[in-house]
Amino acid sequence: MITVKENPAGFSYIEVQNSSAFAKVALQGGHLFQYKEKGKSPLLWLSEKSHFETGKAIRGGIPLCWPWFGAHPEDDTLPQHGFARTALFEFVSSDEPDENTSEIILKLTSSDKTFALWPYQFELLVQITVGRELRIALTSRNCGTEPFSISSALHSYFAVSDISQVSVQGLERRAYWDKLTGETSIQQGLLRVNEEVDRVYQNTGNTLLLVDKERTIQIVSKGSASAVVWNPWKEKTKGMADMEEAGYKRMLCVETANVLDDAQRVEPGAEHRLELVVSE
Ligand code: TA6
Repeated sequence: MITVKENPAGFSYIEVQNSSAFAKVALQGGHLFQYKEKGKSPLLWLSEKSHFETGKAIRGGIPLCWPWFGAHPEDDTLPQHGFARTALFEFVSSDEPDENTSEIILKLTSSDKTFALWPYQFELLVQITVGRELRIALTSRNCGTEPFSISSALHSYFAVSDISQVSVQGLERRAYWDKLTGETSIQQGLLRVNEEVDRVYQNTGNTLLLVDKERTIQIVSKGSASAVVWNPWKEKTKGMADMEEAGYKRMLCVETANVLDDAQRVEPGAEHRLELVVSE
């Protein structure tokens, strides 16, 4: 079953329910903010203090960072992580090919409003498939006459039982830029988190494993050769109005990205597809 609902503040979202899973996707940002396979605990973390207000990004789920990741390269007055995650997407279509699978497609099209922020004609398609696994494909189409370059990320907040018991497999021996120190290092062994972590890994493979005490989450990507790992830890969390104080203990962002050297140039008439499949 696929239904469009509104919260009391008028915030619209799509609710997806089938024999295998449940999900919620906000029209603002094309933002999947809940996913839960039947009989299992939620795969994605969602802050208890998250906003569900127009123009404010939801804290959790899988925000779409597009068409730039982080601060705008030339103008830091522009929104962090681009404008897609607070833009209103059009609900284009839905399909339920079988009782275990639901598909929805959302679209953001360039407009005078986006042109003022980023002077290119585009279509941004989000295809979400909810079933025994979660699939998201982000397709960036260049509808103009000039090439454009995008840096982007599926900024996934994964739910973990206890951050101190977590490791990430698949980043060993990869170079990463550490946003906290500005230095580039090589990942030695499995990534573990016992302090604030904010790293961009380059030349990543297509499969990462998030190993939690109670489960292992497979994170499989296509069209991506970079990944971002982030946990704000205790002090930074205190300064975040939309994050509960102990929230950092129960989440880890492992983001499927096209950032830094992996930014993508899209020629006129061409498109780039960034894909993620998550399962446990
Ligand atoms: O993905 C890591 C990061 O770039 C961090 O530096 C932190 O800013 C995080 O994204 C969350 O950003 P937000 O704008 O959602 O608060």
